[in-house]
Amino acid sequence: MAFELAKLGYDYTALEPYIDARTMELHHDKHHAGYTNNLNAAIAGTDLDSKSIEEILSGVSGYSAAVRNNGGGFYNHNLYWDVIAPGGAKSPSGVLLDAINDSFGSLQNFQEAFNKAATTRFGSGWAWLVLQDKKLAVSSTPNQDNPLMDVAEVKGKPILGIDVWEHAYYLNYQNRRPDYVNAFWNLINWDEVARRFKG
Ligand code: MN3
Repeated sequence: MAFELAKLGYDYTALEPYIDARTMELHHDKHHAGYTNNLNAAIAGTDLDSKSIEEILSGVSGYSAAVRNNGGGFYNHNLYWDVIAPGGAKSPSGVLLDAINDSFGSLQNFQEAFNKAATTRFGSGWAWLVLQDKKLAVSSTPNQDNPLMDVAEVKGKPILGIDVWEHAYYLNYQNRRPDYVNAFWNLINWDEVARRFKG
């Protein structure tokens, strides 16, 4: 069963001025579509065809580089479009905020740790907020790896992630990755992050 590229739940312009429409269009319609198509090509006719993406990622060390790179790319972008959706809560609250305070000491400490992970990841990759049992951790991964993978240094369930590949920000921010990372805080849909935390 082939994986499907989900439609964006909002317009390309919805995240302006923080992420421009052209970046959104290319990122979803070209990059994410490419990972999806290449994942489907890599698993066609194999026993991975019947597994969920989470099952595939949890055993990814046993599969090809094409499955690792494109399976990660497929999953990671699905999460990304959801957690930066417009219209949700603009700050964490309730049990999620409690968990952030318990794990990092304060919201500000968490923000600093997340920004550091995102800005210091060398080359292409992602930074994450990861749920491990009841605790939260910040991590970063190279390429299209993520914390669901058995190869990840920090394993767990990703509930927030920022794409720091240049294709995510270069048209608007060029080499200024820290400006994109700072802008990202205006976009986070904390209702969606809380949903993932509870689910
Ligand atoms: Mn990307």
